[in-house]
Amino acid sequence: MTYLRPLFRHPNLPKNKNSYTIKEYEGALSTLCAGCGHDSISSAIVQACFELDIEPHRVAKLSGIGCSSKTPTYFLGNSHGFNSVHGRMPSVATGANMANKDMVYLGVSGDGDTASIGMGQFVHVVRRNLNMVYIVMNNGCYGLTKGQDSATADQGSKSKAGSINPFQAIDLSSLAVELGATFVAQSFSGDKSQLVPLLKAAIRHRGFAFLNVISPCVTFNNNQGSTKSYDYVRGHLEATSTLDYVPEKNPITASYEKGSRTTVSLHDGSQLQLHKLAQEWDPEDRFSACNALQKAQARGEILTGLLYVNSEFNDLHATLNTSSRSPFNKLTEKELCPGSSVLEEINGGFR
Ligand SMILES: Cc1ncc(C[n+]2csc(CCOP(=O)(O)OP(=O)(O)O)c2C)c(N)n1
Ligand code: SF4
Repeated sequence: MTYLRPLFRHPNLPKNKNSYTIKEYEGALSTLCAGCGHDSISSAIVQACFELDIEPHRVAKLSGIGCSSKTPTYFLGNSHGFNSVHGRMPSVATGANMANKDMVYLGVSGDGDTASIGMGQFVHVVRRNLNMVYIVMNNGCYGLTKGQDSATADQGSKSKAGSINPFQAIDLSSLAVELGATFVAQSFSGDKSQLVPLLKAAIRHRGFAFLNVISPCVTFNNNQGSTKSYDYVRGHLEATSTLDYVPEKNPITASYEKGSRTTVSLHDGSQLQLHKLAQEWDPEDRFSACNALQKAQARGEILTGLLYVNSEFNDLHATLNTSSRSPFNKLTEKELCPGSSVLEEINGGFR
């Protein structure tokens, strides 16, 4: 258990526009190991949803199986949740989103859940550009089943038992960019100041938003020689930018003295202000993102920040031209079943 939460709360806790305090966004007490990176990500999700004034009942949390996939129990306790089967979160998210497009879909997965058993589902949800946030809590191992190497464990990385991983790692962010994801970011569970604005922007992005968050497993993969340990990650982070999330209609007040700045507009009118640190990197250029990722990988660095964003695209509902007026689950029986004459007309079209 990472922390014990007091039941008493200050009566004057700050409230957001919906008059909720941060307490309304918390979940059950975590049962993960003390110091697990996943708990820090849960806390960043709570913070982001509170700051975005999201109504908890408008959120659906979806996950697969793993310590990471348990975390939806530990945040947004007043939201909808579905803990699905190992690696099958994307198809459940797709079904739910098709039925009701008016929700915020938060998918949580692990590197095992996504890059091994769930790889088939992952690649298709990316290429379909489903409107959801897909978070991988990436610790390079199967934490829940006692720390076996996962497909994101780096080649040459040493396990707690001392064996060296002989296989190439799958780089989920590069894969997501290549498959056409329209928002790709990387972060570290220990960097809340970067993670919260990235989560806010991912939630506001209308399309598939992928967040690969390095999240050390303190129990099975925090040893010397592991490239997903706290010490290694802290020593090898390289940021593409520092960033501010600027909500819709708020004046832009952030200003930086040095380095170049870029502003990325999101669909709802909110913006991400990026103070670029990495050279030759443009967050709206796919090739630039791939290049930056590959170069960082070759140097043994972990590139963090918003890697790629594209605001000009169709999400799955637009591509399939589904009902634009209201979600399917709000349509009446008459609208959903237009009658036998329409069916005859459709069948006639095939003759
Ligand atoms: C169909 C199926 N196969 C295997 C398992 C065993 N299993 C449970 S969790 C897991 C991997 C978890 O790793 P990851 O997704 O990286 O999550 P973490 O626990 O590291 O957060 C495996 C192999 C299972 N539950 N179901
Ligand atoms: S086993 Fe690892 S991933 Fe699972 S809760 Fe413990 S520290 Fe976290």
